[in-house]
Amino acid sequence: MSRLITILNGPNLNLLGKRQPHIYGSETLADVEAACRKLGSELDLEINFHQSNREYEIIDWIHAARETSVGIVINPAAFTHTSVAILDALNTFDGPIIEVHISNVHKREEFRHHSYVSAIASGVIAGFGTQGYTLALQRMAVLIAK
Ligand code: CA2
Repeated sequence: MSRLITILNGPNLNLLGKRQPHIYGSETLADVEAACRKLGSELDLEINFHQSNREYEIIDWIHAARETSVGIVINPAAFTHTSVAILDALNTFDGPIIEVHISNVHKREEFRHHSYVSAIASGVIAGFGTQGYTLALQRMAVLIAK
């Protein structure tokens, strides 16, 4: 049985650690990927890690995950608040989905308070910085064992 977890990151997260460290911290996305791979090996999880600034690419990776992965961890970034298309794609995935936000979106502008993804997510993590990704993986290990 596969233990592959797909981790997806939306637009502008390629700039993590390079801009706005007061909001998103100083770790880069490569650091986040390395932390996920390290914990993944401890939890016996395989990791597929992607970032894109293009909505269709994220949708294509969700479709691919239907065939390959037992869970999805997703930080849809700004698409969280806009994308019915990503919601529709996630709705076709059978396994657990964990939504991650580095910042506490509820402490920020009103338009960040609504997420299209939260209604179908197994869980939502926000405001734990980049640690949210490894917290999501820990939870994922529990969910896929059920
Ligand atoms: O807090 C999060 O993780 C967000 O998903 C990040 C998105 C934002 O639109 C969401 O409301 C909350 C923005 C990602 C932009 O990432 C940057 C990282 C460093 C520098 C500039 C942008």
